[in-house]
Amino acid sequence: MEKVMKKNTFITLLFSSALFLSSFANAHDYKAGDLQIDHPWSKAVPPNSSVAAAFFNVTNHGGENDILISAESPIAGKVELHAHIHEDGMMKMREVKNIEIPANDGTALKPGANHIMFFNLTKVPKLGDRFPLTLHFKNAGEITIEVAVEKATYQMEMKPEKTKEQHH
Ligand SMILES: [Cu+2]
Repeated sequence: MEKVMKKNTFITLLFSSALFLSSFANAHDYKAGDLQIDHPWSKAVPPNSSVAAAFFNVTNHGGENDILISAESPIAGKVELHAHIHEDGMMKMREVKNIEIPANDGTALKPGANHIMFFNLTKVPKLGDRFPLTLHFKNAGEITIEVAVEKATYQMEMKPEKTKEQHH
């Protein structure tokens, strides 16, 4: 019995290091002042899509809170900072004025949480593409990062006010 458990642990370790290696291969990160931005990515959208979203991790190595104020990209007519909120028992996404980056901590922009939203796409980014995204932070200033277009398994809600399908 003990032997079997040890073998399972070993397989789990192998599996997690393989995951680590594959995410390491994809990793790209950027620095702006005290901020570190890790692995900006966007979910590949259909070629006729007018919207897309971007996600990344921000680490604040400094002792002062920072704020993401705005973003822009040549691929979109309009770029908004978005949050997902619970309202009337439903998940909705909504534009927010800014996204806080707490001191000696950080925040993750990810599906279902804060994210960058692109509207009126002038160029629809394809799987494997990278496109520029310029971020404006209150303290760290301006930085342009490259967003990698990847496959994702989650379902993005395409319209800001669209809510979950009603089941009758
Ligand atoms: Cu959004």
